[in-house]
Amino acid sequence: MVRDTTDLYREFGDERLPPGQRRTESFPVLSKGNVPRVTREEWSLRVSGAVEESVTLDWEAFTDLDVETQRQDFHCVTGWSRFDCDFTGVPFTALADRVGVDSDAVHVLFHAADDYTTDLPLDACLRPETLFAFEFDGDPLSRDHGGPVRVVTPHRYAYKGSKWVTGVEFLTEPQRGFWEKRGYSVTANPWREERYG
Ligand SMILES: Nc1nc2c(c(=O)[nH]1)N[C@H]1C(S)=C(S)[C@@H](COP(=O)(O)O)O[C@H]1N2
Ligand SMILES: [Mo]
Repeated sequence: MVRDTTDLYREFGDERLPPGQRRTESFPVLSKGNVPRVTREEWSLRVSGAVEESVTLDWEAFTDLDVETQRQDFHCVTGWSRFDCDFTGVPFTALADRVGVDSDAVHVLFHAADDYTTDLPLDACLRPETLFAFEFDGDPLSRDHGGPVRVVTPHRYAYKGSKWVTGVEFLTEPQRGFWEKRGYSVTANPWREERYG
């Protein structure tokens, strides 16, 4: 079963395509540098910070959590949007439930194998569409697009979705990620054109 989330824009604006974006049928690749090579067997996810219990989940423990498939749109801050991407993965909320988030956590910093980081307020992470995706259109997520596991955030510009994700750090105070330090928005809502912060 595929859960269609492509109508989430109604909460933010009148048009499915956010202002200043153009639609593309292809799926461009945007990476800041090197493309890490990590297999599912080697991969693990470190969950730390303001949580009841820090854990490191290997592939098996990770995929033992809830898994679902969602149809999502993808909006890159550089101006392209791709509609109807089917991503299969673990919802952020399932991970949050597993570790027990402290009541004073307000922000999240994602860490990746290419030393990328990105930050997002906790409430944006806790939306049901924030997914740790490991399949795209029914196939294992390709390396270029962040395999084995990436984050997707259809309600935010796509730089909020860390490819090759290896860590989730819950924070009691905001901390800026790679692009956020370089002037991009912390909140990054495409329908409000929050491109720069
Ligand atoms: N680890 C990591 N995640 C990343 C990036 C990156 O360079 N490294 N680029 C971001 C940017 S700017 C975008 S638009 C999307 C691009 O995802 P794609 O290459 O699958 O289209 O990934 C985001 N996540
Ligand atoms: Mo981007």
